[in-house]
Amino acid sequence: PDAPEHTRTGMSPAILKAAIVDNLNFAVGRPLETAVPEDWYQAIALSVRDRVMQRWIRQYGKRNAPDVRQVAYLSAEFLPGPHLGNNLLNLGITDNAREALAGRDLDLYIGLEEEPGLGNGGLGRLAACYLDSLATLRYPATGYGIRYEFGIFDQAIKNGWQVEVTDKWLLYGNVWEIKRPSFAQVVKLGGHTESYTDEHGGFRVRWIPDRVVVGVPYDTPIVGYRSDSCVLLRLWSAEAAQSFDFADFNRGDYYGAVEEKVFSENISKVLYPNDEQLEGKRLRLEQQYFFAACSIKDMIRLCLQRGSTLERFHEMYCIQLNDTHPAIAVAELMRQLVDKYALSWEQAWDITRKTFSYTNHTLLPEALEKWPLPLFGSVLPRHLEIIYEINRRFLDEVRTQFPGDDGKIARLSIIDESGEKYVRMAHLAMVGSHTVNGVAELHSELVKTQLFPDFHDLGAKRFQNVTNGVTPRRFLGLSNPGLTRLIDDRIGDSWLSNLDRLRELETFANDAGFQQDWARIKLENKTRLAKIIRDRAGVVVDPTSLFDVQVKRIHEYKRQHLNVLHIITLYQRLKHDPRLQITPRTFLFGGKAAPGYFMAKLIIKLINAVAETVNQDPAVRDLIKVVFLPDYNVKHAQNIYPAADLSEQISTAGKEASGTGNMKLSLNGALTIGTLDGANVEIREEVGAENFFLFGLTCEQAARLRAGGYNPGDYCHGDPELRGVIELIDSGLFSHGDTELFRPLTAHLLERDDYLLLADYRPYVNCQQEVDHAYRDTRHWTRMSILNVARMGKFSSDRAVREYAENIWKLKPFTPDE
Ligand code: 26M
Repeated sequence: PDAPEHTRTGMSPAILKAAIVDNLNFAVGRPLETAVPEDWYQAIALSVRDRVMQRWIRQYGKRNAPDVRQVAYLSAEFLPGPHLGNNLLNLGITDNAREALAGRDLDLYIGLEEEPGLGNGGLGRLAACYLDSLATLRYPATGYGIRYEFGIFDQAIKNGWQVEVTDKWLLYGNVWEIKRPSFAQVVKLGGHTESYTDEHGGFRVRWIPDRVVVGVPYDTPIVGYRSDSCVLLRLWSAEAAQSFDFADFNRGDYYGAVEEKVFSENISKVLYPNDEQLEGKRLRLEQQYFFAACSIKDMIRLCLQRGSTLERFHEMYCIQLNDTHPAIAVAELMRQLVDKYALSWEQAWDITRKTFSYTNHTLLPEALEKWPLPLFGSVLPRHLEIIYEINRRFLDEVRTQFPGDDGKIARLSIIDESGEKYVRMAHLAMVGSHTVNGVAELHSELVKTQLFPDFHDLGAKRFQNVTNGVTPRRFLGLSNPGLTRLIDDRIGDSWLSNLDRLRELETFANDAGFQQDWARIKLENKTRLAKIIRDRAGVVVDPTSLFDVQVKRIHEYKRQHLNVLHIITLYQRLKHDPRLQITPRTFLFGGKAAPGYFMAKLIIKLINAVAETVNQDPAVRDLIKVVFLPDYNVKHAQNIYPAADLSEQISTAGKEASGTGNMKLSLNGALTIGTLDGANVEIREEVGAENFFLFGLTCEQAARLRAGGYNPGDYCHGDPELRGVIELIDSGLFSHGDTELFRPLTAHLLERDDYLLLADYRPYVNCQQEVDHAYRDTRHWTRMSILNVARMGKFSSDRAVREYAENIWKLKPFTPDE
């Protein structure tokens, strides 16, 4: 006979109900009769957390077996999105929870969760997808990062402009995390170094800091989909060192002691909101070192606790650097091994190089991290010495391979000495790791040929590609239940953990009944989004119109303003020809601009200005609607992807490393209009050129155009329609007669146009015309949509994580429980 279910672990509706009521009373402190929805959310979440914990506890022995190698995924950002819905899905208890609530609205409670916005965009979201896949595939893994008190700002739109509002995700507490003060680490900052002779007569160095902070870990278990496995997200929070301020305190300097606490806590206070744009701030460097050092020390602790010696550190751990943000970990591991544990430099270096690998996410020169030497030395004096020594030995090797090539030495050096001196973090990451990878085929080629050609010439380092992937659990299973059910009905439900099986849908692509079901679900998703648009943006849109979607951070290289040029083109045509027939379209934009990025903010203003003019102009006859959805984040994205017909992936070729929104949209049946950039190339390869709207310069053509002296003005003068569009913006039509408001934008396009909008304008507009025609043939469009989904298997993060595990980390998954 079955053992009775336990209130904290049982999965049946009856036990879940008992657990929720139990938590409502004893953890939330609310009698059932007076509970408000927020209380219910807390009670449900706590009940689900117990079941998550059960997974975690059960796996403990396996994780800590002495022969198990783990990956530590070091990332300054994680963007997991709300946990409740995903945990229910991955535990397989969504339906039971619904039943347990007997008529209460589970989706309402799920929607109340504040998401941890601990990232800017693609890079942080990728880290979260990888944790989901690591757990699902049963790899032993820990994600290490920073528990920012304030995540990415909330975006409000006032008068068409972006306004930043502080993100207070912790205001009502966070049920998913567990604070672990007993694993706190002390981190030094500033000060100076001293050499001394140890008891064996050895030359040693110690670092005398002028400040210390304490890193306290907060753990969030991430459960795998239908797996008995779990990984840990361990985020470090900065606190003041208790003992450190006693001296001040005893002298009666109460204020000084408190001030110390304030300075310490600053370190994990706020996420820097600029992606793809470096800002050389001391606090940012301190953040990076803070979490890298805490994480390295934590791994050393666990390595020793599991009975290993540090000589075998690389057999116990491999460390993936998610871009250069945690690259200082290379120098920190060296410091620990050499200064603290007295290993020889050679042995420490061997271990270090076998431990680290590095993922590059950008080629944009303005995003490559470099720290002014004086700043670096004042925060991390010992690490600077270690980096000099790493660099000296590295460059000595280079000299033996390329004698007399001083240019090469200068280009490869970790220290940039071409002018003001800098520490180049990408070079530290390259030298300190065994493998570097880009995030899409094209990008990985460019990493070799454009970004690190000199490293590539050295030949010693392994260059690899791992094309990004996204988790189908959150971005289809959870966010698009209608489509998920339809797919389940046709091919069973195993595809969600084996995404290649979606290919079985190909046989239904021509099936009229299936096409109708497919189109109906898309329409339902669009109708739901239309309501959200009405509530959040105050615009009424027609769910049967073509939903044309561009959602991502606002950046010139992503070219949201090229999209706007197309909208104004249509507007101009409709004004000139009152009988023109075009496919009704709803243009949807979403995305945040870095607060200091003037041009990005002006693009948001332009989108809203065009929306205001176009949406109410009778000449448009409601054929086009423009909407800027404020506060694009993971939660809102989940409502948008399922409703998209067209996915805008229109970056200048060679600039978008991969893109992952492109994958999520196609996975939800949107067709892509895009350039040959990032993962678009591979998406097109997979779905078939005939199911993809391609336009624009290739990155080779773009390079040639630039080399030959690009003159954007020529394109404008040669194309009356384009000229009309620019003139319309400058006329003040979209700015209440203000002819100067958008001048910085139009002037930049005409005079510099770094991202080649004007060169790509005509091919883009013509390609959009093809989209317009294609959408009128509903059956054909639906067929293309089905084929897009059927052929997206490659872009599962399960595939990506398996590639990392097999080719870079050399990890074995756990065997499943009996
Ligand atoms: C750096 C220094 C100081 C403050 C912030 C940063 C910083 C933060 C995030 C820089 C870049 C950041 O993210 C970059 C990013 O998201 N890149 C995207 O990564 C995705 C995942 O690989 C790719 O799909 C995108 O193409 C790439 O733009």
